[in-house]
Amino acid sequence: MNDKIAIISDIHGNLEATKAVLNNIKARGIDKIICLGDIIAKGTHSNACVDLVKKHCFMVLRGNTERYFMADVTLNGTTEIRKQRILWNQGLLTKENKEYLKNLPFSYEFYMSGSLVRMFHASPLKDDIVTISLDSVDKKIELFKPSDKTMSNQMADVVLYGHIHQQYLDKLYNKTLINVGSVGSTSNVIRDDALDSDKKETTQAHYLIIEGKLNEKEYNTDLNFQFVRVPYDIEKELEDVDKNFEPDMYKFEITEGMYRNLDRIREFYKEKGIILKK
Ligand SMILES: [Mn+2]
Repeated sequence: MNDKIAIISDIHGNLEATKAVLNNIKARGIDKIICLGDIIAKGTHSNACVDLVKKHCFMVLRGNTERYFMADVTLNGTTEIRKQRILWNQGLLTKENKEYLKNLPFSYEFYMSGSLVRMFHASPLKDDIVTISLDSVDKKIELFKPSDKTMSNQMADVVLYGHIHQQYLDKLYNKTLINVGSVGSTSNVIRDDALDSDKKETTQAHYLIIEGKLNEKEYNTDLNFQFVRVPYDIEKELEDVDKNFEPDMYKFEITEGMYRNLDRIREFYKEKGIILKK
């Protein structure tokens, strides 16, 4: 019998999306779940999401939002809006959950069917480095290298990460690179009204299932990856959107499946020679 592990990431305070994903995982008979961070920020239901993650996941890693929003607001260089955003996010959480988020590990790894599978939020070095599907092979190979924050000092065979809110799989140097997507804030920045498939693709919750022999170092067993897309009740999630720190932007993000800061995204892609349409 193979082992199945569900990998969830980037929940961002979206409770309905989290509940839908957890139900979907349970319905498949999977009881092992790992979360790659960014449980909080954006939505109003961060605390309930942290409670669910604590209850259902056997491993939870720290994302950039856990670091940003658990930061001390008296830090030098913190702008007023940033300070208010930090305080709003902290205000949603119980003292116990804030302590929990401050102490999450950075990276995790195991062998599955002979492959060393490593997980982190964004990169083995830092929780907010952005590596996308269109990046160079040189940039992607960096994600397989160990760092002082990884559990072992070996190159990984499989890397699972989150942060960019967009699922993809790539193969390079006999290795597998997978972004597991986002539960609560799915997006796709390459969009064009004339070419887009159904908008629901980016307004549903995404996660990944990895299946194989857990803790098996021999290569001769099968290893599988499955991308999952789950519908959830967006209207219910938005019932208390007025309480949000940035209600319009939040609503835009989860109803359109697009990142709020479109100008920043356009600049990012322009540097790679890709011009995104307005
Ligand atoms: Mn995120």
